[in-house]
Amino acid sequence: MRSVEKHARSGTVFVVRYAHHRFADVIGELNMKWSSTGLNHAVSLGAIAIIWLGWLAILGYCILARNHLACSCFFPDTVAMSGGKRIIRRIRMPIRLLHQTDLFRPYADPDDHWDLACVYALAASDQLELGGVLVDFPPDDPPGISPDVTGIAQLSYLTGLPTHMAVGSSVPYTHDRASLAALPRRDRAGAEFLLDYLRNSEGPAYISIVGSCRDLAIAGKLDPDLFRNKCAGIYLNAGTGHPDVAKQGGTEYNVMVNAAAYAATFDIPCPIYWMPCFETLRDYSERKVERFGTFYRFKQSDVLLKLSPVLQSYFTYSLEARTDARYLQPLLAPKGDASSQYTLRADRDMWCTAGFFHMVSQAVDKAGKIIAGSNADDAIFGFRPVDIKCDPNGVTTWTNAGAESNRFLFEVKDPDSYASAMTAAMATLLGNIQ
Ligand SMILES: [Ca+2]
Repeated sequence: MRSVEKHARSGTVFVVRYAHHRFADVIGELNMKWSSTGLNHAVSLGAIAIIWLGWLAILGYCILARNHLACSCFFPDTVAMSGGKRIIRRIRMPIRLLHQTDLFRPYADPDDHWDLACVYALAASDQLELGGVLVDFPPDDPPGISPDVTGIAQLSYLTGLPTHMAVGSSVPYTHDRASLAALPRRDRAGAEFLLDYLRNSEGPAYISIVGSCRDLAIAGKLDPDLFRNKCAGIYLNAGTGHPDVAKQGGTEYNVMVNAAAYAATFDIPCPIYWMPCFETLRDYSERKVERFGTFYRFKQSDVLLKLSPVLQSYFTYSLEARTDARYLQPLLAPKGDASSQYTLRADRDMWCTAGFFHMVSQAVDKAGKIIAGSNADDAIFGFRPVDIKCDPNGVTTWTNAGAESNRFLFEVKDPDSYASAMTAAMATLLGNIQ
């Protein structure tokens, strides 16, 4: 089978070589059986040829049409025999992710740098393929910030995974179709980036939203069918989750950035994993872990000191808000970076981490161990099926729904352990970037 392994990188060559081997095996077996029954040799050869051609047609279809499910049903031993990475990757149907973020330099809130590192850590450990990073157009406040191409470039370098990025629209989303059609090419680029990502994805394609919904809403309006057919789920980190609207406490930041876009997101016809940032919006000093909110807070020193020196450098470079365009040398010569008192002393508010684990069918237990299965009994978070209504101002109401719903609400199942467990799990995950 060495020749099969060697040529497995090419689908066509693989089919021919593998079929040839199977043909020889089958002929040998059947000739022995059928000659013992006295059947004419020519007839048996004709029958074998028909079987072989049928088999070849199915295998050819599976691979050339990239039909992973059929391939794994008809040819369960193909994976073991081929050894070809490309074939195996197709059959495993890798999860893909497009990560949308308000990642700026200098930062507006450095939690986005932590989220981005988590996403890269999943990619670095082959748990997903990163299909791109979409960065919001920077807001006016704080002034003077730009999409952080440096942070993306640093993590791409450290993980050896170069990644496409795009900048989102400078124009807020509105429901008005005419203004959507009038968007200049530059302001449609983020939405087109999302749509191209979906078109080019073969297996399950996810989108994580940890910033504004602006470009997602534009994309959903431009081609809803593409989301229906290709998007496995949107992890939507925005809003407040209290079931009583009067107790939601106001408009959360990611909603406030473009409320109409947030509302339009709930119309997109694909699964939505809604991760409200808070159950009730509170002032900084009063924030706490609550059942229907993703918020947790951790001490950066609890994680940073466990990370590889180069990843520590990535964080300190961002946390110290450096803007030196010569970003690579500080990354590779990290001496002194981790001792930054400011970086180590600071607490960090976080929201989105649980969704990244859920996306790759993992959860976290109360001790902070990453566990298999997104619905494990000892998971400290989960999702419940719900119906969600969102008014044009971004105010949501939700009710429980049956298993047929494709809207899911994040839920903390163990509020006492959630913050410490998520912190430990994140440190483990980030250990994948060395
Ligand atoms: Ca964010």
